[in-house]
Amino acid sequence: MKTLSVLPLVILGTIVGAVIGVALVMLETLPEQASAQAAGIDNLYSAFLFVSGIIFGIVVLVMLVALFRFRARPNDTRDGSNLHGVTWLEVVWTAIPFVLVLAVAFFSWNLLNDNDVSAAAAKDCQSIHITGYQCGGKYTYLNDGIGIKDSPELVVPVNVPIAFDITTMDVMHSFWVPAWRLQMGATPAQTNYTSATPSKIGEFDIVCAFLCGVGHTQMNSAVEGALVSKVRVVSQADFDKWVAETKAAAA
Ligand SMILES: [Cu+2]
Repeated sequence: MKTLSVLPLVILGTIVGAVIGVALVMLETLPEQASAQAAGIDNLYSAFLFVSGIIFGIVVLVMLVALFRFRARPNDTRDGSNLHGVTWLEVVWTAIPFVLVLAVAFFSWNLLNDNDVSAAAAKDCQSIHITGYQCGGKYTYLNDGIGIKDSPELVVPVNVPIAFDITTMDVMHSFWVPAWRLQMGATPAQTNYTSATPSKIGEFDIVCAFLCGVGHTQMNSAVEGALVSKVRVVSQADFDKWVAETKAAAA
């Protein structure tokens, strides 16, 4: 019976996969980083991408070599060898994904836990309630003395932790600001929480990330005819000015 020496293939696959992994990371496909949490998310993502490249290299190389080596030659109509399992191999290929999934869960949980600024900065953070609906979002500022209710526009001060609580008036939506690396679902009859610290002044896209019905495509500030506007990150002075103007206009 033909066999395959796996170890050299695994080593070669690791090298090829590492090259693929580095290339994928260097493609820099991620949007600009505009929150204090973005770099951590991107680093973790890049690490996962690199490891995925290595796994891809090993799996594909072993598969291709096995396909070639164990292929049926012309006119060879014999049955394949009758295998009844290889216990050590099955233990290994169960254990490796198990460890990988645990590692992904551990590092992700750790980072997301660190990124939760709402608990750490409960005193100095800006609390905003988001209500999603078909097709848009309304923002109510919960901090004392602001008193802006159901603003169609999200304006936030730079370098201040923002704690969002998110609900929906109808179906499921999702509040997603790619530049902040933040996404949270809006679930009927439930309040969800998320937070971020915007680190860059400017305008950033808001996207609904759940297919929420007709009009979903317009719940994306990047498209023409969008029904949601971009989030505006401004200086504290400009924020105070916007609050005063918005309140004056409402009165
Ligand atoms: Cu939506």
